[in-house]
Amino acid sequence: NHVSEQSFEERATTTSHPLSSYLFRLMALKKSNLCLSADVSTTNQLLSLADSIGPSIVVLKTHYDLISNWDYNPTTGTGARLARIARRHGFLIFEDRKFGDIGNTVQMQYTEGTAKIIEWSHITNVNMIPGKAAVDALAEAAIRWRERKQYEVKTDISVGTPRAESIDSDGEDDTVTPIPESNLEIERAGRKASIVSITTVSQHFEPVNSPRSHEDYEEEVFEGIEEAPMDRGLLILAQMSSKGNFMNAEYTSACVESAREHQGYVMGFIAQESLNREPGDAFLNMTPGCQLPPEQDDEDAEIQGDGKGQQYNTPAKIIGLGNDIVIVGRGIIFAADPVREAERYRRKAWEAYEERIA
Ligand code: BMP
Repeated sequence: NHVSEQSFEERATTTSHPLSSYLFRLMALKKSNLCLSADVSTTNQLLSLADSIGPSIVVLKTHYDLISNWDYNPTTGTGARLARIARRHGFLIFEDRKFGDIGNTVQMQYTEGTAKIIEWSHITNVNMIPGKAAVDALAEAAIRWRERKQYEVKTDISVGTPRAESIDSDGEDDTVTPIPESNLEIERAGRKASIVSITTVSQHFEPVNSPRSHEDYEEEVFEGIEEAPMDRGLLILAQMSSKGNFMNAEYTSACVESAREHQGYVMGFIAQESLNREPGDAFLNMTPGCQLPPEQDDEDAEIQGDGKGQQYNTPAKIIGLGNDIVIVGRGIIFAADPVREAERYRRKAWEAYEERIA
C-alpha cells in the first residue's frame, strides 16, 4: 500500500510520533530494519549480546523475566546498563511484556513494581484481550511519567547516571565477553562511513559505585544521531506468528482502531502483515517469526517451525508483505557466529526493503 512504498526517511518526517520518527531516522542511517530478540538467561549474556550485535540493529527486544539475575537497581541495574549500551550503539529497547490485564493493573506493572519497565524501555507492547481500556491506561501512564521526567530534568533533581557502559565481571558469576577493541574498527557492509569519532562524555556524569576513572568511559555514537527522545511508545499485539492463535480478523481490526485513537503513543503493531489500511494510517509494523535458511541452502527453502508452535518466514517474505522491521531471536543467537549472522539478516531485510520501495 501507499506507506510501504515510502522510504524510511520520508516516514520519519510524516509520522506524528516522536519515537517513530527517531526510529525511522535510525533505520535509514544504520541501513537496518532488524530487531534482535535477546532471549537469553543472564544479565551478562544480555549485555554482551547487546554490545556485540548493537551495530547491526535498530531495536533490541527483551523479555526481562527470562533473566535469572535481573538487577533492579534504577541506576546500576540491568535495565540502566542496557539503556547505556543502547545509547552508545544507537538502538531502541523494546520490552516484550505483552501487558494483558485491567487498566489499573497494567499501569502499575508498567511504571512500578520490580522492573519499572517504563524507566529503561523505550517501547513495550500490549495484548489487547482485556479490551481497549488497557491501551488507554498505558497511554495515560506514559503521559504522566513523561511529565514527571520533564519536571525532574527542569528542576535537576534526578541523579546523574553514567552515560557509557562497559561490561565487567564485578559481582557477576557468569562468563564475560569482552567488548571488542573498538567497534569503530568493525566494518559492516560498507557502513563504516556512518560511524564517527569517539566522544568523551565524562563531564556529563558521575559513575555510580564505580572503581573506574572518568577516562575509562568513552562513548561511541552514530553520526547524526542524537539521544532518543524522552518519549515512550507502544506496539499493539495485533497478529501472532504462532500456529492456531486466536487473533482473528475482527480482533486485528479492533487493534487498528485503538491505535488510531492513540497516535501520540501507539507506534504501531506486532503483526504478520502491514496494518496500514486507510490513507491516514502511518504505523510501524514489526514482525516476529523470522528465520533464514542456512547460508549454504537454497534461499527459498521452507523453514521448519520450532516444534513448539512457532512458525517462520524469511526476511524477504516478511518485508515484502509491507512489514517494516523483522524480529529475530534464535536464528541469530544460536548461530555459530552471531555477529556475522546478524549482519546476514540485516542485509537480507534491508535488501527486501530497498526492493519494496524501488
Ligand atoms: P525466535 O526468533 O527465537 O523464534 O523468537 C521470537 C521472539 O518473538 C520471542 O521472544 C517471542 O516471545 C516473540 N514473539 C513471537 O515469536 N511471535 C509473536 O507473535 C509475538 C512475539 O512477541
